[in-house]
This record gives sequence, structure tokens and C-alpha cells, in this order.
Amino acid sequence: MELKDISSPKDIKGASIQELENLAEEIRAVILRQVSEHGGHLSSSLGAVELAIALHYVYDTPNDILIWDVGHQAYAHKLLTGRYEKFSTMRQRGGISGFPKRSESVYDHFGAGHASTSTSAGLGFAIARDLAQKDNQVLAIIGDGSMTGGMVFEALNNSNQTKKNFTIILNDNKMSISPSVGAFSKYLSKLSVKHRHSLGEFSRFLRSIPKHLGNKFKGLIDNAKLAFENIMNPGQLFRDLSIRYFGPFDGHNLQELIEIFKEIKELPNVCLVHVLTQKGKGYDPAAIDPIKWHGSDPFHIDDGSVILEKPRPTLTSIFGKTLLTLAKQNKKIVGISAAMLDGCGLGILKEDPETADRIFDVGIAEEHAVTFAAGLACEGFTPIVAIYSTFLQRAYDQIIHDVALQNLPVVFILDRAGLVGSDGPTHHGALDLSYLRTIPNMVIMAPSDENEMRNMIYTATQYKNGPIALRYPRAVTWTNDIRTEFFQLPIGKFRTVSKGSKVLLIGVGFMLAKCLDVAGILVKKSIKPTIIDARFVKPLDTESYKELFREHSVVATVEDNSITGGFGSAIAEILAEMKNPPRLIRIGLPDAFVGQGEIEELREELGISGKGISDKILAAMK
Ligand SMILES: Cc1ncc(C[n+]2csc(CCOP(=O)(O)OP(=O)(O)O)c2C)c(N)n1
Repeated sequence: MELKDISSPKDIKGASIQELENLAEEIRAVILRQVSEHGGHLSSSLGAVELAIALHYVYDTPNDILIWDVGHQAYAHKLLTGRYEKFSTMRQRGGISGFPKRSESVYDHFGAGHASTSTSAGLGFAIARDLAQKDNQVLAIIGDGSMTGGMVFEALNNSNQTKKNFTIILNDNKMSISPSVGAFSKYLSKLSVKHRHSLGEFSRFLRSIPKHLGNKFKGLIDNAKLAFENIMNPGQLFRDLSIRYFGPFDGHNLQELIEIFKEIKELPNVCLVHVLTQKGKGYDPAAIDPIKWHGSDPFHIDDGSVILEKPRPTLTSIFGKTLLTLAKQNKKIVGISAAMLDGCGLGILKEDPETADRIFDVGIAEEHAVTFAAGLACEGFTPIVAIYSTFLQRAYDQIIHDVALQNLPVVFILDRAGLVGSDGPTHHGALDLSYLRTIPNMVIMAPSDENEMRNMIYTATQYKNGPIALRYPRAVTWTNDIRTEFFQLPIGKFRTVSKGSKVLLIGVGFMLAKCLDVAGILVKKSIKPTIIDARFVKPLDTESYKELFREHSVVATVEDNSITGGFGSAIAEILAEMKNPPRLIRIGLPDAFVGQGEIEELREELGISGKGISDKILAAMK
């Protein structure tokens, strides 16, 4: 049996354990090759290969429903469900997604990318099945890191609404991106060392009972199974929630997994099957350093070295270093991350003895992170909540109700604002300017280079009048000339980069670079535009903007946020108050979910390259 011949899970039914083990090896090699060439989520996917095989082997997919949480571990699932041919296109423009996607395959029942959704969605599928009086199985596969998300507990709290089977597979590798944090992950660790028992062994015994006797004593046998679970079962917390707990099992032992799934399939009620896996399994560099290999750029398989080293420091690292300096000077600064300490640049503060005890990783719990920060701010601390733009969406009400309404000085640091590239629509930070701009009391800044970014971080830590947000893209610095001094920026004031006439270009954040490109093109057509670095998206210095507008006939706003409700909309609101406003061209992301691809490639497609923007301006001038 070769992977290339598997067009659906039906092709693995009836295979021997040995054949399945060989298949697992082949799948790992294909995943490794793909990620080494194009980047992607490596260590989680390598860890879930046997799980994917065993599930598709035992369950009747796609009639039975598998819901993968986050979905970054589902590469083997993709390979087993008819996507071998397209696998090399994964995460590229026009190719298959790096996450489950409903429009991509009937086997992808629920799209993902953000964590901790599978249990709620799964329960929805289970109840839909019950209402439709169907008998298919529903399974949610969730990692221990994603289990730290509050929504999972909301779903567990609700899960007994179904009386038929709803199975939660807890894929426990002791890691989120970094090691899993919190009391719940400690609890899981206790379960892992307490009893490694196998319901499979007990099941083998039950199956050895002749069928006619088995049928006769079915009730008795079911009771015996329950009693066995109760005696052996270490998952008291789950049992107290009326969830049947099984495990922990070796998540790389195909024989054991297949036996247990066959048993679980027959059971009613909500079952939680705890399997232990190793992140990075099968590729030593990833197994040894799963944090580094959680998500990877292309690399050489033989030694794990990255093919293209980043030419300059990332903005993430600039944030981390800047905050480290400030936090050493100001003991009131507290850093908060939702399971992304390194991803957001707070890792170096966690490692420094002077700041370590003021850095909190709260797990995948963005809502909690924000309200936790609100509490700290009430007591006079300066909480810095560092969360990717896309994940902060989760905490919208907490930002409004717990922070802004009480006008608390919480600093929001939004990394990965704008297009992020190959992670695609689940991860683009396309909406933060729109969703933050509507919140009263909120100040929003976007730096156009790394030195301005440092000053904005400083300004944010000095600002005591209410919440303040700083957003920047997934990018590297423009120069290596990082200054050491800090300047406090006047709130709401823009910066004039160069003075021209007729055309006014206003760049938001790093999109200022595009304005400079546009200016280069326009100058060749004898148009010298005025260029403004907006710096602030809220508040805006309305009177100064109006003055500028009176001096120009065309105004173009350039942002990497949706044009719906973004900076351009804010400018439109000012223009709406003017008598003879200039023509406004809003350049930004469309009111649509943008796909995956290289950032510049996507911008080209969306008309937000230097050429695309200048074409629009020239057309408007005609
Ligand atoms: C809401 C949200 N916050 C943060 C992330 C970033 N993220 C992606 S995977 C991951 C860790 C998930 O850990 P786990 O569920 O244990 O899966 P593993 O990677 O260990 O296989 C995190 C924090 C996300 N996808 N969604």
C-alpha cells in the first residue's frame, strides 16, 4: 500500500498493522519534504500521523465526522483524504490550505485555524445528528494546549445535551507552542503518570466471549465495562462532568489506538479519549526542539538549517527588546501573552531574571488575558497585552466592557496586523483597525518603521488616560539603525514626510513604504505628492487633516486593514463634514476574506502594490 494510491480512507480499510505502520512512515516523509520546501506546521503534524490513520481506519469518514482543533496538525488527514496530489501546493497561492477548510474537501467538516473551537462545533454536529435522527459518529480532536481555551469548558459544560456518542480525542503532547501552562495541564500530566491502562486489553477479553453469550449478557457486559472504567479511571474531573474518560493511551501505537476507537465507537454519551503523542515524532530536530519547529520556514532536512535566514531583525524582536529595556526601568510594566510568548516577543522578558516574574503566559485564553490585564490596571500596573491581531478578535467584548468602558490604561500590542502570508484568511490581521476604531476611549497607533515603533511602545507605557493599541505587521525592520533614545509622541498627531501638491498620500504604519513607491511612480509623471505618515488611527487631528485636504484635490489612504471601517473610513468621516471635499481613494484590503500566498503576491493581486495604487490615483485624476 503506497500513499500515492490512497484516494480515500476506504483504501486503508482492512490493511494490516504492519502496512499501516509503513504508511505512517511514508506520510511523515511526505510531510517533512513538503514543509522543508514550503514551510508550514511541522511538529504538530508529525505527532498526529498515527492518530489520523487510526481514526480514518476505524471510523466511516466522511459519514462520521472528524473535527480537528486549530487544524495545524491535520496534514496526515489531508493526505489520507484524496489530497496527496495537491499536497505540494499547500499554503501557496491557489493551493490547498494548511488548515481544514470546508470548501476544500468533504472530509473537512469544519474550518479552523484558531484554537479551542472543535468541542463546541462538534457538539453542534452531534446535536444536529440527534435532531435528524441519524447515527453517525462525531469526534473532536483537540490538543492539550487548545484545551486551555475557555470555550472548551463552556462546551464540556454543555456536552451532556447529546445522549449518543460524542467523542473528544485529547491529543496530549504536553506542548502548546511552548510547554502547556496552567493547572489543567498539570492535571493532565498527573493523569499521564498515574495509570497507563488499556481499555483495549479489557476489550480483547470481552471479545473473547463467544458471540451468542455476548449478546445474551449484553447488559451485564456493558455494566462490567462501566465498572472497569470506574475502578481504573483516573479522569475524575471529567467523570464528575459526566464525561467518560479513557486513557491515557500511546498515540503512536496503531494497534492500541485502533482497538480503543473500535470500543469507543460502540459507547453512548460523551467520551474523552486521552492519547499521548510526541510533537515532532520521527524527525529528530523537531522532536528535540518542538517549539522552534512548531511552524517552520523552508529548511534543509539533513541538518535542519533554515534555507533563507531573515535578513534583518523582525518587528517582533524589536518589540521584545524594547519592552525589556522599558520593563527594567519601570517595575509596573507587566507582560501578558496568550500562549505565544515567543511568537509575540515576550520570551526574552520571561528569560531575564529582572522581568521574568512580571511576564504571564495565560494559555490560549485571549479573553481572560484582557480582563486579567484590566484587573492589573485597576491596581496601578501597566499591563502590556501582546496578542496577534487575528487572535485578539476573540476578546472584543473584554476590550470594550472590561477595559475601555472603565477607561483603564491597558496597552494592546497587535503583532501580525495586515496580511500574514501563507497561513491565509484565518490568520490575516485584516480587521483590527476596524474593530478597535469603533471603541470609545481607545487610542490606536501604527508605526511606519522600527524606530517609530520603539517610540510608540514607549508612548504607550507612558500613557495613563485609557487603553492604547499598537499594531504592526509580520515583517522585518527596514534598517539596522535601531536607535537607543525614546521620544514620547503627541497623541493623534500625524507626521509630514514630504510636501507636494494636488495628491495627498496618507500611509498607515508600514504601508508608508507603499506611499513612497507610489510617489516614485507619480514623480515620473510630474506629480509630486504630499506624503503623510498617519501614526495614529485614533484619535485623529481633525483640524490639521482638514487643512491638508483643502490644499489637495486627491487624497489616497493606504492601509493594510479592511477598507470597511478602517483608516480610510475614518478619513471619509472627516471629509463628510467638509463643504468641498477632495476626491478620496481608499486603498486597503477588500471587504472579503483574502486567501493565502506570499504577502507581496497578494498585494499585487489586490491592487495594493506601488503600481496598483498609482494606477488608481492616475485614473482618479483624469
Ligand atoms: C485563538 C488562538 N490563539 C492562539 C493560536 C496560536 N496557536 C496555534 S497552535 C497553538 C498551540 C496549540 O497547542 P495544542 O492544541 O496542544 O496543539 P499542538 O501544537 O501541541 O499539537 C497556538 C497557541 C491560535 N491558533 N488560536
